[in-house]
Formats: sequence, C-alpha cells, structure tokens
Amino acid sequence: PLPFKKSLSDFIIFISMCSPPITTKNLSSPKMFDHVHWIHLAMEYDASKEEDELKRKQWKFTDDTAMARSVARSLLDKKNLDVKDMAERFSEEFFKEPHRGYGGSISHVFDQLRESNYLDVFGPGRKQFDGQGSYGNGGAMRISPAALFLYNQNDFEKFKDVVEKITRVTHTHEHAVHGAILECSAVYQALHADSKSGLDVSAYIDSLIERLRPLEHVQEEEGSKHAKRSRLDIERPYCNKLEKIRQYATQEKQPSTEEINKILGTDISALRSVPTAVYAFLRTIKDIEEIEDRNPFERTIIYAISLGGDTDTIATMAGAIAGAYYGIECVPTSWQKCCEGVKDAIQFANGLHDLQS
Ligand code: 8NA
Ligand code: MG
Ligand code: MG
Ligand code: MG
Repeated sequence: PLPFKKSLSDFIIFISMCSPPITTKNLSSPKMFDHVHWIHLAMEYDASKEEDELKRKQWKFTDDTAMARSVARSLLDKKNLDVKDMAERFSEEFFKEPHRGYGGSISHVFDQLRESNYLDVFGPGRKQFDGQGSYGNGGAMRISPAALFLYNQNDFEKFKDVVEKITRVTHTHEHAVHGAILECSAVYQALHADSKSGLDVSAYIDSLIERLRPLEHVQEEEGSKHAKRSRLDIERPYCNKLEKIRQYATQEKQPSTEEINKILGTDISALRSVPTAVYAFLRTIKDIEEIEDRNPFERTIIYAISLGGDTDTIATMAGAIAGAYYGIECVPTSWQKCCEGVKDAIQFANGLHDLQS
C-alpha cells in the first residue's frame, strides 16, 4: 500500500480550500474579534439547502486558485514539469477570466508571454520592475499542487528546481522564489507529518530553516558584531522570520494581531505573507479563545483571515498547509459545497496522487 494512502484526502484540500473569497477589506475595524464574528456569520451555512441556492451562495475563487489549477493541470497532463506549457496555461487562463483579482503588474507578463509565443518563458517575468522581478506572493500562492507532485522527491536540489521554475515564470525576485520554496516545503512537511500523533513544532520549524538557510547563505566578513547582526537581518529575512515564529510558538502568551501585522506582515509581498501563513497554521493547532467550536482546520482559515491585509492569499497558503496536515475530514461539508471548483480539486488531487504510484 502507498505510504500516504491514508492521507489521500489531504491532497484534496490544496485547491478546494484555496482562496476563500471572504475578505475583510471593506470592514472598518481591524480588530480580530470583529472579523471573526463576521466570518462566523458568513460561514453559517445550512448544508441541506437546495442546489440552486447552493450555487447562488457559491464562493468564487480568485487568482490564487486560478493559477494553482493551472499548475495542477499542467503537471497532470505532462506528467512532468513543462514550464512552457505552464506559462501558456497561466496566460490563457488570465485572458479567459481577467477579473479574478490578479496582482497589479502581472498582466504585463501575460501580455508579453503571449506576444512572444511563449518562446522565452522567463524573460517577461525577469524584466518586471526594472529588472528586479516581482517580490509579490503570486508565486507562493499557487505552489501547493507542486508539493503533492513532489511528494516522493527527497532530493532538495531537485525539489527546489521545480518550485523555482514554476515561480520564475512570473516572479524572479529572490524573495518571491524563496517564499514559494518555503510555502511548498511547509505543505510538503505537513503532508509527511501525521496529525494523529501531533506535530513537533520545533522540529517542523527546524526542517524549514534547514531548507531556507543555504539559500540565504551570506559570506562571512570582518566587522563588528552589531554590523554583522544587522546585515544578517537583511540578508537572511526568511530564516529570521522563522526564528521569530519559533519564539512565538514556544512562548506562553501569543502575540496580538497588531504585532503579527508589524513583525511578520500581512501584505502582498512574499516576505511579509508566507511566514505569516506558516505561523497561522502553527498557532491554530491549539485552541484560540475567540474562535470557539471550530476544528483546527477551520481555525486556521478563520485566524488567517482575521489578520486582515491580503486575506485570500494568506488563508490560501495557511489552508494548504493545514489541509495537508489534517485531511479533508476537517473541511466542513458545507464549506466544500459552497466553494467553487471543489470537484476539479478532488480530481486533480487524485490524479497527482496516482502519478506518485
Ligand atoms: P504582482 O507581481 O503584480 O505583485 C503585486 C504588487 O507588488 C505589484 O503590483 C507591485 O505593486 C508590488 N511589487 C512587486 N514587486 C515589486 C518590486 N520589485 N518593486 C516594487 N513593487 C513591487 O502580483 P502577484 O501575483 O505577486 O500578486 C499576488 C497578490 O495579488 C495576491 O494577493 C492576489 O490575491 C492578488 N491581489 C491582492 C490584492 C490585495 O490587495 N490584497 C488585491 C487584488 C489582487
Ligand atoms: Mg487572490
Ligand atoms: Mg498529513
Ligand atoms: Mg491576495
């Protein structure tokens, strides 16, 4: 039997729970409690409602899931990584449904990719922002199907190569690439962990740091201790955030929403959203006072949204990790019924699972 047959259902989540389109953008109060109350109301949903009402209530997915679906479809059709095919799918999907809430600058990449007939798949992305590349979280937000595709990939160099290529089609900035590697690794480790025996949080963070550290390697230089430390802060941003998460995860009192916003971040940059998603997953393993009567998967989504900012993307990334860890049993049927694209997600997940056997 496949070692991960038991968690076949885990795989279903990675897309089905992507992008719950509940946003807190229009709410005036940034306080967590208000958000959570509002989210509770939005999620009160009677699973026995008539089909047409179900359809009316459907939560539409956004660009995050649109792109994740392309990642999954391409990997499935080609049974391998074919970056040109993936680039084509990203663009065609965008031109078909441009109003899914894509990031502000990414449409230029799709335009250029199409114009050049996908001959130079990395060129248009590389040219973004005067050659800096985008540091947005658009690479990390779509990467979870790759974690499933890479389930048996123990060689980190190969793992990294796949994630990097999928990301660089649109995002070439180092922060965006490292963010996608962090998110994919977080999902991968969660798939391999068993939620029944509990998570060793410290070991989980160690495993992520172990993967990120060589990427953020800095040359040892002469200099004062202070200068070195501030240089490391800039040059090892992900490892430093992961250390901060370790500190939060092991301290008694959990940080406020304001502190999370300030220290980890909740914006559209990869650096200030991927670690936040990892933290949301870890924090909600335990009960949260303001989120009662919810299972840990629900807590992850609700907590991630409650942080505000780039809610769909942070909840997508946190939900992908939590889904991989808890399995589909934890996703309420009512949520599954009203999320757009769940049937496809199940099909993709089963397909990617079968590719591994
Ligand atoms: P992107 O590559 O266009 O990046 C997003 C934005 O980040 C850009 O439009 C720029 O403003 C800024 N940016 C990125 N790199 C640089 C740079 N090197 N220099 C200066 N500015 C830079 O799109 P993406 O795919 O990364 O975006 C993903 C996000 O957009 C997701 O949150 C997704 O849901 C979507 N989205 C977010 C919001 C929101 O406000 N939270 C709204 C609509 C869409
Ligand atoms: Mg989105
Ligand atoms: Mg698991
Ligand atoms: Mg977003």
